[in-house]
Amino acid sequence: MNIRIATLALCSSLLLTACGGDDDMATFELTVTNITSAQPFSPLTAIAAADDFQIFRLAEPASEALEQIAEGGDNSFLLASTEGDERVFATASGMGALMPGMSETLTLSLPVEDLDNAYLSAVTMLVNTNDAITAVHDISLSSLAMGESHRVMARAYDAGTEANSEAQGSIPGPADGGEGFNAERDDTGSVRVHPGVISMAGGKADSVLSEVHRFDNPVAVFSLTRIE
Ligand SMILES: [Ca+2]
Ligand SMILES: [Ca+2]
Repeated sequence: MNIRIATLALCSSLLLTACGGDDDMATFELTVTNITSAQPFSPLTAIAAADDFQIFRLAEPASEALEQIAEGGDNSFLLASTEGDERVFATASGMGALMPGMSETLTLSLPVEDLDNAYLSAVTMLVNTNDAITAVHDISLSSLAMGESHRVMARAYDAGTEANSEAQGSIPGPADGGEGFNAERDDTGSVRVHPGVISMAGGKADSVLSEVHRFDNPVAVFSLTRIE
């Protein structure tokens, strides 16, 4: 009898908590689909933050945290850099590499009171490159009604931190198994639209890449849906 009463009390307590959570928190699902021919993605990083927080700004130098992602696919530095940052409301990380043709869904929850100034950004590396990333940014979370989705076809950017040598030993993905992050910067110095890989088929004789690694089109589809 005592056990039954205790169980009932626990359930009602959980229900109250759940109801309170529904009112106070907004929850979003972000699905990324890798639409490249042969470019696995590194673990995705998704961040809900105020508009003055940016993972990167176009035509400006990459942070070292972005360089770690763009050259080695390691998002731990970026995630660590958001800890304690009052502009950041929620973060999420993919489980691992995302192969071409595959999708993964991440969930982000943040207080409803923060929604008005909350924007989604996300970034991942195309791992069969020197320092290519794809990303979305500045997607307004408050503009999505319950159940509504926003879809973005995302292009590839060059982080500008490593020359696009395509050389043996310089690319961490399965096409090469070479080096990831290197603190040296020997590239354009700012984040810009990626010019694409040349590959051996394209006439770069010392490239470890082939025509399947090219990406002269959007490389990812991001779909954001408010579910709570
Ligand atoms: Ca580069
Ligand atoms: Ca570098």
